[in-house]
Amino acid sequence: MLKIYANSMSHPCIKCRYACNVLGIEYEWVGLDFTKGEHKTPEHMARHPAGKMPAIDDDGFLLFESDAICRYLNAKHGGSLVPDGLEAIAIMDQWNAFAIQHVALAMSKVAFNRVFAPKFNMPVDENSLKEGVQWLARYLPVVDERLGSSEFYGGDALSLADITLLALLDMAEIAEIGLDAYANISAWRSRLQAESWCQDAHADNAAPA
Ligand SMILES: N[C@@H](CCC(=O)N[C@@H](CS)C(=O)NCC(=O)O)C(=O)O
Repeated sequence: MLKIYANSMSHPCIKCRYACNVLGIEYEWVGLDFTKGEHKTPEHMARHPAGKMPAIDDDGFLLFESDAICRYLNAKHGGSLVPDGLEAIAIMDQWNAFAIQHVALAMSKVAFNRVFAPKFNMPVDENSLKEGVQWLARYLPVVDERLGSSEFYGGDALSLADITLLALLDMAEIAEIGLDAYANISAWRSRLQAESWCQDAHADNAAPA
């Protein structure tokens, strides 16, 4: 059976979980504890040379990087997380990259300083926090506008870009990132959060904190 080596506080890990649930794939979620360095053991370094999560073992086939994992699983199981057509794929890739390169980077600055640093007794970097907040104020309106003119973030149907964005916004509440001002993001998020594939991903203690 597919094994996902992951941590439920990590958005790329949750993204893989969303992908499996959407695609109807059975998997074993093998939780790795950051605080015990379980992602730096020789066993895990063999799965991921930089000792990061997620990584999968699909009956001996090893893969890391959440996008590569989701694309592999989608192709293997004939899913529709990647659309058909040159332009539709390009548009989906564009928004997926925007979420990863800009929104996720901003989110991680805020989440690290507001959630992880206090939780794990690490110093808070106020400059980094401020920058993350400023970046979110710059990028979330772009996402909101996109969702005002497109039913899904990546295009006409649920895609990899949507689960990327959904997973990285999972920490919004605990990181005190108000999304109420973004009506289109909030409506899209509520719609997806009502789906069983999303609820199941958080049902067994996989909530992001
Ligand atoms: N681009 C990678 C990101 C992987 C990543 O940075 N994972 C973090 C958790 S969100 C991690 O494992 N950090 C531990 C470390 O770097 O030691 C992906 O999408 O899979």
